[in-house]
Amino acid sequence: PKILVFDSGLGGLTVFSEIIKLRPGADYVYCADDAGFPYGGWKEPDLVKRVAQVMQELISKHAPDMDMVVIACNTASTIVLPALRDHWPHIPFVGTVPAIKPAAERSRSHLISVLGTPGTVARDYTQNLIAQFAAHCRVTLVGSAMLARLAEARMQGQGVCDEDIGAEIAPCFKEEGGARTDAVVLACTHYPLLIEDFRRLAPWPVDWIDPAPAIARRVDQLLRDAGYEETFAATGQASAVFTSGAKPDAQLRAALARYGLVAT
Ligand code: DGN
Repeated sequence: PKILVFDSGLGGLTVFSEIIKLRPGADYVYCADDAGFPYGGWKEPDLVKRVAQVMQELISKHAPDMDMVVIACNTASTIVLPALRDHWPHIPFVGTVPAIKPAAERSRSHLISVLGTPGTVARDYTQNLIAQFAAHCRVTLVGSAMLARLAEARMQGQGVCDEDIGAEIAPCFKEEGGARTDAVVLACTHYPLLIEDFRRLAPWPVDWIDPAPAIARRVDQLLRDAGYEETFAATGQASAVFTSGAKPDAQLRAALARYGLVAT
């Protein structure tokens, strides 16, 4: 099968790396809409148009025979999936949305936080997930305009300082009446790239909830439903494309290669 994994930048690699573990034999195109990055501040209707337009180009140019598209971006998934599914009804689209349900299930203190882009935490979609699955919790929404950039900088080999990361995650940690936040939803696919920093800089340990393994299982199941059995031999091809047309430098090519991706 041929699978397109899409994000505004490099964050979707955290989802891609889980998918390729389950499906090493598939063909992949990883697309970073780096010309549109970051998505966090886009107005909703503009973002819907942007993603549909990039998808149109990708599908016609790289993958007219695409079997599945994974939108490995919360900021996009929480708003664009209906438009994409309407437009390409024959392609299964798998999205990435805030893992509020597992956070609410695992939390003992019932104080949970959702750390995403300013766009994701402001969406009705996110509010609906909270109303549906976390009505018994106190939910703190933390929208960061900086963290996705910091994760990109880290992937591109630039120094990122602890103070900057610490300041962005600090609002996730609440104490109320002797209880403390004990689960934080990583509601942006860039954030697991910084997970070791988050653990080290957190004022106390929490459950950091990354939906990527669950998304990979969903992709695997949908492929199985479509008649693609598991293929454990790593026979597939995996390439990365950037919408800006930029040619990745040696540092970024090396980072992509660690994920099994060849930059084109
Ligand atoms: N990685 C994207 C997400 O999951 O929301 C967004 C990153 C960005 O464009 N700021």
